[in-house]
Amino acid sequence: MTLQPLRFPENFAWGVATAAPQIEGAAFTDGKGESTWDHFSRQPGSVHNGDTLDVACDHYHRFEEDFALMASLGVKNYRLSIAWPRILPGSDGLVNQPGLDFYHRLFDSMERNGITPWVTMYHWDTPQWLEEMGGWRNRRTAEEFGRYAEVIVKAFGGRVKNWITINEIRCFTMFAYGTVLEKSPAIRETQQVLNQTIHHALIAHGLGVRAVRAHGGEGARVGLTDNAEYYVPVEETEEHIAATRKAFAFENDRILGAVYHGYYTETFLNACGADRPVVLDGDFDLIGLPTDFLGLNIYSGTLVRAKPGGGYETLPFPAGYPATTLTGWLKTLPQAIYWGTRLAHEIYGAKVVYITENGYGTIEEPDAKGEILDLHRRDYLRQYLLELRRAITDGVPVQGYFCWSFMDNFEWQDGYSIRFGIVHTDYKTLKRTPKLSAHWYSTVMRENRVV
Ligand code: PNW
Repeated sequence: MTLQPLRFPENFAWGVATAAPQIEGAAFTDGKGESTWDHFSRQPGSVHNGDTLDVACDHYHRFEEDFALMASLGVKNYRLSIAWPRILPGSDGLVNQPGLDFYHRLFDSMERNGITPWVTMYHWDTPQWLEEMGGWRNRRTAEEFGRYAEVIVKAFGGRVKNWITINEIRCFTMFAYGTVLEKSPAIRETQQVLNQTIHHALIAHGLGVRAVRAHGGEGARVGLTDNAEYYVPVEETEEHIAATRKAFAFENDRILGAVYHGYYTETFLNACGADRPVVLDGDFDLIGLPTDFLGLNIYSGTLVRAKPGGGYETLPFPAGYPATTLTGWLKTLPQAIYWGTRLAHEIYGAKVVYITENGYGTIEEPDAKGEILDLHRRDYLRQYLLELRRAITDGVPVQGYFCWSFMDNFEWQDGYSIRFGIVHTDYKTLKRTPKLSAHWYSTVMRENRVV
């Protein structure tokens, strides 16, 4: 008997991910405008410990060191985001050249280190002046985003070939103006307004796709990154899988359905009732523009079982169910990555899928010897990768995986308390130290298999 190593396909894109507002710092340097999170974090009681984004990991000044570290770990693909308020800081609409220059220096350094950029246009840092005009409640935000997308694709299209329009629509719509109310600007709105914010974000996505088609140059590709709702059958049998498909489509039609079908499904509109979004002529010509891949951020999910008569029910997690420390929402459910990618492919026809984020957040510090033995993170990542490999073996077209995150960073409402990095950030000295998981993941990337 030969034991097969747990290999991934040739040319599988292994990488790490971050986002501008979470790592860059330099919040007001070189003409950057205020973002909604710069503003929000200064309101007392909004962010854990009163943490702000002012310094973060100071990646703005330390990117050379960061890319050298990435290269030493064998990172070949890096997902980053561009800060909208660095490029178009104010309501005058003027382009801030020093902002563009910064990202040119960044891409130069990545090139020298043999790292391919995967660029997210928007990772939640709306310019504050737009937030004050209603943010995503106002259609104007989508239009301004369209202009921003054109500016950056024209500037960087020669060197950036992989574009992600928008990260996780749910987070800056439903979680920002909805029921969870943790994320900036944390203002409670009606269900109709919420549906409208999502619709505006979908239009912005379409404008991003159009910008890449118009100005991206040869070989440019574009897709959306969604944090879909992920469901897992309580047993992998026909009846529970059928129930899981129903749950997946019901919850994901509002975003993935809109993009992949090019309309809102009857089921979705009926569920909205009087709260359905206002759709203008031509909106779906943009929203439904074909994309080249689907990015999925997968951390957790919900278990589903079939109900007699063809319905389904979702199962609450009992107390004590494995989860990452202190972040209640992050229950460990490795099968979410199997069923998430598989159902996105089967139900919406996504032909190429990338895991644009998957990771483990907790509170941790170096031990007495200065090592960070994050065995929980290693085990979490390993279990998810085994399920991802199972999906690929079953024919799901997953072509890459990005670990969230390269380094500990500003974790939104949790400030700097929760660490998602495979590299530790000491926020006093800004020293970076690879954790055990970084060394483990380095071997995974190098050997193209689960080790
Ligand atoms: C992602 N959920 O957010 C974001 O893209 C990152 O910026 C963030 O740091 C990371 O995950 C860790 O939190 C998520 O409710 C927020 O399933 C919420 C969910 C998933 C991801």
